[in-house]
Order: sequence, then C-alpha cells, then structure tokens
Amino acid sequence: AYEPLTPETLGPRLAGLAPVAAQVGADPERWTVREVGDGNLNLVFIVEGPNGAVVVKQALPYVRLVGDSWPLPLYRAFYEYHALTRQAERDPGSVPRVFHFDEAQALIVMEYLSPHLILRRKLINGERVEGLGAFLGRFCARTAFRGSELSMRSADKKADVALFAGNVEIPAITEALVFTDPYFDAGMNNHTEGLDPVIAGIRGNAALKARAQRALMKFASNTETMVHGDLHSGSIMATDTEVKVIDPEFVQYGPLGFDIGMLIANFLMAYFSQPAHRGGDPDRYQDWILSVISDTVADFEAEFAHLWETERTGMLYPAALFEDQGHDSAPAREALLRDIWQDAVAICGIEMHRRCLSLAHNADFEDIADTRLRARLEARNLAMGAELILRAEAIPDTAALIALARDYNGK
Ligand code: SR1
Ligand code: MG
Repeated sequence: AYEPLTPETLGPRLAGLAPVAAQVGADPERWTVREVGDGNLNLVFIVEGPNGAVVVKQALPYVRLVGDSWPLPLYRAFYEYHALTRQAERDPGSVPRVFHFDEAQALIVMEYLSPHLILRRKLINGERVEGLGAFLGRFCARTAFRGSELSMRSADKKADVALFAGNVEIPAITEALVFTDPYFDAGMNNHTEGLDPVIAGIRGNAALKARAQRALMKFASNTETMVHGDLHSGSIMATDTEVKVIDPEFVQYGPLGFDIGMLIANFLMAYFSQPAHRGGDPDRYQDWILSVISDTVADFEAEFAHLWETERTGMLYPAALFEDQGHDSAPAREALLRDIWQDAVAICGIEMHRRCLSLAHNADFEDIADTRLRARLEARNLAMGAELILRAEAIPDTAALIALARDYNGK
C-alpha cells in the first residue's frame, strides 16, 4: 500500500534495488537522506551514499501547497514517468535519467543534478546561463515535433493521447488556476495590495476573457503534441553552461505553442521583476533575459524547420502533397509556425496574469519585500499580458514582443 515516505523510511523502501545501489551504493546504512521539496505538490528527497546520489520524487495524495483539503491523485507520478521517458527519447540528454519507478508508491528515482540550481533562482540572482535559449528552443521544437503526427505514426500518437487522457485532475489545475481563476474573484486567488484598479480593468474586459477562454478551449481540446505542461523557470535546472528540464507531471497532449508560450512568460516575469532584485540592473542583465527569449524562439523555429525537412514522416503535410508534386512545403511550414507563435503569444499573456492573480505566484515577484515596488512591477507585467492576449495578431515576431516588453518596462 502507498505510504508517504520520510527520510527514515526511504532507505528501507529502496534497499535491494540494483539500479539504486549502482548509483549510491548497496548498503542503506551508509546513505544519508534529506527531504528538500519546496514545490507546490510533492515530496523530494536527496539520497547520498558512498557511490553518489539520486533524487527521489514522491507524489502526495493532496496539494502540498494547500494541504489535505485539496486531494490530488497519485497517478500523476505514472504520467510524469512516461513523460520523462518520451522526452528522453525525443531530446536525448535534456531531462534527468530515471533509475527506478514504483507506481504503487508514486515515486520516481532519478538523476541527482549537481551543481545545477533551479533556473528561477539563477534569474533572480542575475546569473547568466550559456546557451540557455538555444537549449530551450531545441527542447521545445524536438518534443513538439516528435510528439506530433508531423513525425509519429498516427496509431502510435493516438494510443499515446489515450494513455495521457487518463491524467484528468492535473490538467484541471491548469484549466482553473491558469486560464480561469485570474479572471474572476476565485476563492484561492491572492494579489499584491495596490493592484485593484489594474485587476478591475482586466476582469472588466469581456473581449480579453473571451480570448483567454478560446485559448483554454485549444488547451483542453487540441491534442497536437505531448506538452510538458508546466514549463516555467522552476521546471528548469541549470549550471552556468548546462540545462535540464524537470517535473513534467502536468504532461498532456495539447497545442504545439503551449510550452514555448509559458516559457516566454516566465522570462518576461524575470525581466519585469529584475530591477527590484538587482538595484537598477547595472550590467544590462535585463537585456540578456530578452536575448534568451529571442534565442529560444529562433532556435525553436530553426530546429522545427530542420525536423520538417528530415523527420516529416507522419501523416501531416506529407511529401506526397508537396515535394513529390514539385511544390515547396516551406510556405506551409511557415504558416504553421505563425499559428504556433500566435497560440504561444496568447498563452504567454495568460501565464503572466495567473502568476500575479491566481493561487500559485512566483518568487520573481513574491521575493520583492517592498509591496509598492512589487505592485508597480506586477502592474507592468499584467498590462503587457493583457496586450498579448488582446492583440496577439499584432505581435508577429520576437522583435515586436521584445519592443513591447521594453515599452512596458519604462512605464
Ligand atoms: C496547486 S499547483 C499550483 C501550480 O504549481 C505547479 O507547479 C503548476 O504551475 C501549478 O499551476
Ligand atoms: Mg512542478
């Protein structure tokens, strides 16, 4: 039977498992176990032994952030495990290696990433990561393309959609917290004092809410590809030169532009909050964050185009309709990339809203102790988010997006 583990009970639970012993050593008496989880949902342990270390992530039967008044199925560990194996195939080296999965205990034993830190913390600290945008752009392109019927056999993709369709309660969190709760006075919402007029403007705008609902409909109904589902800067770990993506428990099949849109939002929130952390940005760190957005999108599009040419083996946009009849498929690809970008822009705006208005905020803003300053910076973020949702079509590329960010940063 499932039981939530403690540092004391974890050793006996893992004792005798060869893949774990290979990583940390065979004798549990010589292991030290720490619980280090500070996320919203799960227990996370680091197990260290004479041979090395592993991370053990165990789902709790409720939302850790809220407590047992909000039950949450343990099955999310099953979906996270299957997401990790697919991401490892689709973009080798991009996610932690998995050493052991125990479905009954809802636990995954995986690679201990060290000296990696959570990217959000590095962004708050003003630390640069070499190649960050290139890595993330490629990750988004490879997982998006290779998880879709651009590449997969249709039968395999449909079987996978059916598998992940069992993950109901976790997407339901996103459907509520991300897409809906920011736009009304939902019970678990909270916001910084001083934002009431800005929030009234957002909630009073029916056109904006309609667009957010349209994005939700696509999120819930478009099974274009397997998305990570929660690709924010807290789901990325990095050293100064290496990046890994973690925590895909919000996996589902969804729109091709979902992950990259959420990701860009989190870079924009790092950008808008940065003046509070770095005393006026002495070394142009904000410019670097914007350059990461450009690199992410440029590398996403370049990798997507490369895969289009080399791995377009699925039922979609087949060569039989284009190259074999002497037609260049590049215009079709560019049109698809434009659609993906438009979806991403809207998702981006919605994610910028939810992190200031809904239940789960982010440290970029929450760590700003001066609430008047926090409200001023969050107001810029909220206003830009609204423009992204309302005028997505008027923002054709990253240059336009970045120009807009610079504008709002000066307000
Ligand atoms: C109740 S869970 C709140 C948030 O934490 C996760 O990381 C997701 O971002 C979710 O929306
Ligand atoms: Mg997470």
